Amino acid sequence: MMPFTVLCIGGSDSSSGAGLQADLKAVHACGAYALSVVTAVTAQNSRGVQGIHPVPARFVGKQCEVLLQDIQVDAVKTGMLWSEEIIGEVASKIKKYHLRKIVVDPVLTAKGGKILLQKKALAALIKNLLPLADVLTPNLPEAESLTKMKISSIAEMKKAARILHDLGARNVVIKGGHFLSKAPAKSTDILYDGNRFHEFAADWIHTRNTHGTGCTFASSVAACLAQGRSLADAVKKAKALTTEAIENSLPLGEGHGPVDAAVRGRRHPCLEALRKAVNILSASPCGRLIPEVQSNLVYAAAGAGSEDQVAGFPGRIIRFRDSARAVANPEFGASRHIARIVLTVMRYDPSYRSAMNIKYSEDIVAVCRKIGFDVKSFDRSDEPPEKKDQEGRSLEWGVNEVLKQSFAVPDIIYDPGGWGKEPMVRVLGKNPVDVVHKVLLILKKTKE
Ligand code: PXL
Repeated sequence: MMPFTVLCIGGSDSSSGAGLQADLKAVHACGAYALSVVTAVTAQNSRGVQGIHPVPARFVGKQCEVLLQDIQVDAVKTGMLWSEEIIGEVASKIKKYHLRKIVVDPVLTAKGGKILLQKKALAALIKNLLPLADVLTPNLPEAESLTKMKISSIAEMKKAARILHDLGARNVVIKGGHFLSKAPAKSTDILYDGNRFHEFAADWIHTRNTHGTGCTFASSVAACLAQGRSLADAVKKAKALTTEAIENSLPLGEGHGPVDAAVRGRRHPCLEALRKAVNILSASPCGRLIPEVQSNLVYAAAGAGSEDQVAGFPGRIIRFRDSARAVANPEFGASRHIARIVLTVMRYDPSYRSAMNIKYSEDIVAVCRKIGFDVKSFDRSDEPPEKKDQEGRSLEWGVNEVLKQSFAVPDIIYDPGGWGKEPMVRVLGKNPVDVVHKVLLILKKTKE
């Protein structure tokens, strides 16, 4: 499956806590693909930045150019830009290629105070890059430098956000993580969209190993936007991922150790299995088995008892030409209908944790029987009327009806539809590859 791409433009951090290395980890943890344009090489460890070797601005431009001529870019994230010339190159590529979903993390200094943007370049950042930003993500010191105001309360954060919006950033997220040695119970970020304020609070995590939080957050926002999430949703998810990265920070070195978003890389086996299965599925011409409402393939975690413990594909698996494609990477909580079917099935046999809905036709049902599948069905019109009021519950009723009368979980449960409901075949199995193999058998035996 083709992931969405984020073009990350920033400095290399040899300690891999911040900079492009953090961007790569975070974007990949979000399930997108990070491209990386290097603006400067830094020599740094947990004690701080010990040296900076900027890349010539024209070569930064060249890195962008060769990528943009070849690869579709779904979002952009900028971090350390160092000089006015590099800012100019980046701004001109954004304009030339009409890039969208631009997340600008206005990196000014590193934790120890080392300058990552030359002082004389600040005006260029404000004049040339802020007006291109869909989202600007300063921390408190950066917001203070950009607005030239002191910020020590949520009210002042909001005031600063308005000023930054007036400078041209379409949306502004000011991160409260630097708030005060007073250490309030929550770390609160505010989002201003030019209209409304949203607040995002997370419990404070007491650790010195916070190197890379800003980069992790901004690149996660960019990845989520690339994947089509709304901004508020993207900020919420990015904050959760950053919090998790801080919780998984590493005490490397004697100073501030790196946060680690890559812990997400050790993916849940359910998500891995779904990805593998959908790759097998989409390699075959199975488009004609995808129903009007599209398909989903789900896999419940062992012992799952609720929809959020069942993984599926957000946006579903859609017909694409004569094949099928997952719109996005699998996530937990991404399916309701098929998830409920599996949860119901698991009450009878907890080893059956996967299902996919495919198109119904008499031919398809006949083929299933010919293959030797155990085929069962229910009819929505037999459902007691009081159940029908509960949207989405009638599937549970139907599956229960079937399973109450069965010795084992069947391979197939279909229903011939009902008022406003497309008829549907559901293929059940122990895991997604098992389900997909059954679907491919059906595909082989049905007519074009
Ligand atoms: O956290 C901001 C940042 C961005 N980019 C690079 C960095 C740092 C902080 O040290 O080194 C390359």
